Amino acid sequence: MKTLSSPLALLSFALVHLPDTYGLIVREDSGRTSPPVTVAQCVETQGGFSCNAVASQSTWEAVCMSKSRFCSGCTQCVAAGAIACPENWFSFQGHCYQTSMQKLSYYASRNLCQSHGGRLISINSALENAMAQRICHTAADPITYPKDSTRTSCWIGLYEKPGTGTVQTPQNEQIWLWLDGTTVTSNGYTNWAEWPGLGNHDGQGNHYYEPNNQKTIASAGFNVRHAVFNKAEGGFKGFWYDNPSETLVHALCEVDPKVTVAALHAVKPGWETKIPLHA
Ligand SMILES: [Ca+2]
Ligand SMILES: [Ca+2]
Repeated sequence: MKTLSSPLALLSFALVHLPDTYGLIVREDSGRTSPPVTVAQCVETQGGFSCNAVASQSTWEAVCMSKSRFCSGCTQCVAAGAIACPENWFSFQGHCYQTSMQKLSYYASRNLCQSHGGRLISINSALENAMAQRICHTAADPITYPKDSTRTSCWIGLYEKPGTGTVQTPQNEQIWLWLDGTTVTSNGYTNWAEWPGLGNHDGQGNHYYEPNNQKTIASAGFNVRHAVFNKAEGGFKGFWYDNPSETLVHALCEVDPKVTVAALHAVKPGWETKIPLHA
């Protein structure tokens, strides 16, 4: 009888057991499939996938983000705080992220992220904004294969506080909330486009900076209460723009594995009210 000390047996053991860690886990309290996978490993299969080999072809940063399901247990990824996320999800600072391949409205995007056990991304810092810019793409792995041609626009979990603000409310008096319960003010981080139309402070863009309720020199605008990230008109530079919720762009989802499904569905009084919230 073979023992696990023989190389062949070790390989067989690895091949049999690896698939267990490939897919999504099912949260017991919801029946939903959701990230993250839970096993931290550092795969170094002889002749097969190797975290070290992939890192030597790209960078450890890329490996820890895009191959976390195999490599989150590697020293370099542990040091970076990576957790194991499923295939096609990116690992960053203890959360998992994914851009949808299809374009959706704001509410369809929000529901999609909830079905993954997460929310539309809440951008809490400049670092997270920069990461979002790197993954708001139409390609599956823009971290390993970054290309300008696949940059795109994404819905983010930023919305105007219900019952506040009209088309007349000046930008600096509008109250914007993130779906994770933080606010632009509490995070101390904002990145609205200041000259929509032609980037920031360059060229002759719309003088009504964001969030502008779609006001232009030619239009009085209307109430707009949701935010899109990274528009072409701003050179895909990671700025934020208020946009009608019917706009079809990609959904940028964020999963925090520490948040229970119950907490995910809990909403502060006076915050997001539009139905369907739990669809
Ligand atoms: Ca976040
Ligand atoms: Ca706008």
